[in-house]
Amino acid sequence: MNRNVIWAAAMLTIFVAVVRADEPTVAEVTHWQLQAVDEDGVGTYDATDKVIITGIALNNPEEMLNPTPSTVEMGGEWQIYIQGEGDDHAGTAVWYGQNYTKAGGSGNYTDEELLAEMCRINHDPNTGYTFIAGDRIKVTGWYKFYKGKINVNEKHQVEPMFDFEVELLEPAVGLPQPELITLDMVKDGSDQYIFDETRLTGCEYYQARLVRVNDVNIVDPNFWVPDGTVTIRDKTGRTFPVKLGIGEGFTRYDCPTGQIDIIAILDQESSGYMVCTDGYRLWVTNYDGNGLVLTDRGHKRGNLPGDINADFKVNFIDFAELAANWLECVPGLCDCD
Ligand SMILES: [Ca+2]
Ligand SMILES: [Ca+2]
Ligand SMILES: [Ca+2]
Repeated sequence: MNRNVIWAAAMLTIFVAVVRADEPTVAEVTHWQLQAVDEDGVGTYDATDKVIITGIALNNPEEMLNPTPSTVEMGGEWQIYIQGEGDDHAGTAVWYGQNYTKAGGSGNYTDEELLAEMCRINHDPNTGYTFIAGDRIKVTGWYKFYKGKINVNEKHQVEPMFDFEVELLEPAVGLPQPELITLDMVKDGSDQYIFDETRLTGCEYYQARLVRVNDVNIVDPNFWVPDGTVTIRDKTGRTFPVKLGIGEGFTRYDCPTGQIDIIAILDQESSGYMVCTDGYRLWVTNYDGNGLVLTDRGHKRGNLPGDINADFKVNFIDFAELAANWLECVPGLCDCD
């Protein structure tokens, strides 16, 4: 190699480095690619700075995490799970929060900044459509590994270059059919979590996806409260934690009793940061009070305006609830420009 070639190669290297510093690399990946883990359950994907993922939104964010602005802990938060389709047997959480300095990030959002960004990510930028569980969407963003999963998020950075985008591909596709599992597929004979780094069996296979567990009972109904955790047990004695969301149903209705079924997102938040082979749980974000299946079927009966508590009659109980919530407004959904 003569000197000119070496010089030209050196300049090209510098040029590429400058371009890379300005323009993050991005690629469309499957959830399966993005959620790859090593033998300790730690995420290994690092091929690009940002990723593009597509799939079906499994939840409404405000039923999972509280969007209300606050200086306490992480403040207002937002999270959706997206399930891959077809052969893409995995899923990914997309998370956004207010007080990143509480997690070593670059700054905190003011309440106004938080609300503006939540309004942005709750709506399709092309049509203004409000996203809802069951939509087919596309997310472009940075990512960060946390306790067993790679999450798409802002890497705890408030600078606008770390924003993620949510776009609508197809509205109202409907939730995926939950995969029917039994607890012996995710817990061993000693009631320990089954962790398989190949992700072809055990908890990892179902992570961030909608599953159904039939014929279980809730052994600790006293823990039934919004954002609480209850435990289900099957006939073999295997158990699994169920994280309750903050949907209004956990206040409105009593904990279902007897043998029930449950439809939930199988989530992981491991006990450690470096070994992430535990901490699996089922996450149900709302309950419609049907008594047989712990889920929110999302199709209300009655067709009666003003029947706030869905008991098929309008009376003072509805009025009292209306009065109690007078002028309440959902952050990130109301008063968006
Ligand atoms: Ca995992
Ligand atoms: Ca941002
Ligand atoms: Ca009523």
